[in-house]
Amino acid sequence: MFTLYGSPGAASMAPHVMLIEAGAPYELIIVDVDKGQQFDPDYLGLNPHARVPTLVEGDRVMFEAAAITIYLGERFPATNLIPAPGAPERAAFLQWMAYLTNTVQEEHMHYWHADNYMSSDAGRREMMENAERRLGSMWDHIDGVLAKAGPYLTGTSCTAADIYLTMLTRWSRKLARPATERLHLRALVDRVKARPAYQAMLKAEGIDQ
Ligand SMILES: N[C@@H](CCC(=O)N[C@@H](CS)C(=O)NCC(=O)O)C(=O)O
Repeated sequence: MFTLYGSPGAASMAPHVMLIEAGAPYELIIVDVDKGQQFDPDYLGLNPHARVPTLVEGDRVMFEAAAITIYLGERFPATNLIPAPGAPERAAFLQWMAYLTNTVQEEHMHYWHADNYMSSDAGRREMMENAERRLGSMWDHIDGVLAKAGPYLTGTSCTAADIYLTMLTRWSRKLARPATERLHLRALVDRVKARPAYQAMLKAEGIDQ
């Protein structure tokens, strides 16, 4: 039995989809980050970084969305969402997972949480503008890669990296030009969202994209 601590629409979405893809028994416990529930002392006992997601499996407590996503895919290989060590797509899969979490995801933090980095209004505004521009370049780059070698990040098969990417595109919805206004990126997101597990996650979290 797994327990996933998450917040609707947050970085817990990809781990949540993986649990559903796996058909694993799980309970979702909502930690509403907009209400500050991540600072609840009980939750801090599980995740001292005050972030979601956290995955609990027996005595194992795990944080970091990308790591949890990979872990669940490997724990349930029948999902066929993680290229096995030695498989030709493995290198690209690892590259994209790392890029998505430490570059694209982090840049969204600069956009959504500029207040964590800048103390003045002008500084925050500048940071958000720069983040929006940088995110635009990242989405353009990914779209170009998909145009040449898609329809998925590693080629012809959907992997957990595509699920992770689809999660991140949600966070660009308030940008002047959201990620999905790019042809190939849009096609990938449509394919991933058509998966019953992604739909089930959206329903369970009460969100529509
Ligand atoms: N590196 C962490 C970041 C997770 C993260 O930033 N989660 C956000 C929600 S999307 C959060 O918990 N924010 C609460 C806060 O910043 O106080 C991961 O990928 O799991």
